[in-house]
Amino acid sequence: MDLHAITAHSALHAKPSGLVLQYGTAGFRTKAEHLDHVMYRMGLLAVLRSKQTKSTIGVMVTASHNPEEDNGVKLVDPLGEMLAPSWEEHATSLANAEEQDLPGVLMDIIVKAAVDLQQDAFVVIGRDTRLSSEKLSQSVIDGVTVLEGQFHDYGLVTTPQLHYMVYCRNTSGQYGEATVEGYYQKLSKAFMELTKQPFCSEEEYRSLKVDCANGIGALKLKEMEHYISQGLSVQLFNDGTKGKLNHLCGADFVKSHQKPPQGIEMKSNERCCSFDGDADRIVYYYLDVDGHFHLIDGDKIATLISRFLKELLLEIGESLNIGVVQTAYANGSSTRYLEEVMKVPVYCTKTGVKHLHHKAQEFDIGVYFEANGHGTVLFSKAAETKIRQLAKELEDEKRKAAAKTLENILDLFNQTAGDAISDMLVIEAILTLKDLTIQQWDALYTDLPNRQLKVKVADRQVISTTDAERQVVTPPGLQEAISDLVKKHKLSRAFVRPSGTEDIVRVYAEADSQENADSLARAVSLAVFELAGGVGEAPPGF
Ligand code: 16G
Ligand code: MG
Repeated sequence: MDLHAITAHSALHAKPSGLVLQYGTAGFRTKAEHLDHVMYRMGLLAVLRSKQTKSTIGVMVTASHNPEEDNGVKLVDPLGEMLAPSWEEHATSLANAEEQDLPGVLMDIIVKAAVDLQQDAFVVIGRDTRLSSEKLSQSVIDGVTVLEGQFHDYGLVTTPQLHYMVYCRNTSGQYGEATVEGYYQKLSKAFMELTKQPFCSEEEYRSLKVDCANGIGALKLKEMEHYISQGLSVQLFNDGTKGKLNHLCGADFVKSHQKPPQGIEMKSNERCCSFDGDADRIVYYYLDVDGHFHLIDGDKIATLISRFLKELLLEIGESLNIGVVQTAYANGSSTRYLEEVMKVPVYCTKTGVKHLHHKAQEFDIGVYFEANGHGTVLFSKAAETKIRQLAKELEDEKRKAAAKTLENILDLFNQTAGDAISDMLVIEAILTLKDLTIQQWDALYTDLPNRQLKVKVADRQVISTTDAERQVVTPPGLQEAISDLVKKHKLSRAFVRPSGTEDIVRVYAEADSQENADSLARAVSLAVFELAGGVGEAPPGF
């Protein structure tokens, strides 16, 4: 390791002194102009992680659904998963080391993590369509090369595509070929096999409008279009040719404003969906004949998928266990439907894909989705082996067909992390196979009205929570206040948590009517403001 070269290059990516950033829920994220040093250093860190795990590591440059001016970076672990928590700490200390302390902090990580410097290192890099991303990914490469790591730059890819590449490379191609073509081929093969069956629904159902948030999803869906065109015709909107990334469009906008994105032409009852800026989230929606907007969020996506998987398992007659993982943001109606009508066990974890992913790994088939549309389905190795074997060996025609369908679903899910393209194809296949319209899907259950608000406080870390963020522990008195407010309404629930990505506290409330949900959310916001050190103007009264 050439410490002199590391310091010399670091000076070209100098850290603004005093700047402190945290490896948040899913990596570093802030204004793009503050990130050059972080990128260089994450290049260094990726090499160390690669040496330690003797595997390929991924580095993705993106700020997902956040404004165009922002950027961010996250590391991808060997099996395509989020970076391990102990390394998040290393990432934070490396990113925040002042210039002169950099070699020391680097050595410290090498010792603490027992990194063998003699090992080879290989890093794959991807980036989204932000203007700042190209230069920032060059800084990552600078960090990788100065530590003598090898690398492959995939250039413009979706976040889930980069996760896929990492997983492919670390399983010697068993999961798929580590190229974008390999990704398209793997997914489209499974999709075409699922939808070619003769009982599939008519042509008119098979078109879908996609709002691509003016992001990378548009480029990748365009590339993929011809692979799937016989099964699905996609019409792209907000494809990045005019509009601004994530501005008044995309999955996050649609979910949080509960209204259609700008730039899409919607006719009543047409199936539409939105991706976020790096294409790892998806939500569906439609306008009914009266022009009312209906959102189909991650909870309803999880419900559709679990229902379908459960039916297949019944048909095959195998006792593979299935579990659904949600967060506190899951609509109460979805949890009730899953538990009481579908009789599927439901678990709640903290916000952030890594927590859901981890829990979902406990099942043969683990379905996880955040309400915001981020999720996938994981199949355990044992379940995968069993399903493939049944698809091959079963003699009963019906059972065999069900096993084959399940095998294709398994291949169609990107099992490394949520993936808007992969989820979209699974959903489209299920709707086709079950001959379901978007209205019928929506009618599975009715969402409870809900509201999300933000409160600014001096230090959001004064709020700590337990029970998967559903209960406040500190500051004292806040949980009691929330519980009292919740009691004033029917079917109500509320919780607050410090955001993992912004300097604010998030408030969630649901109740039997929109008016009640709104008033509960406002009252809880006020309690946060008063008891947790609110700054600026108090939330509006009543
Ligand atoms: C990140 C998470 C997302 C989570 C969100 C919560 C990943 C890949 N992304 O975007 O899952 O819902 O943070 O943000 O884990 P918040 O803490 O600001 O509410
Ligand atoms: Mg995203």
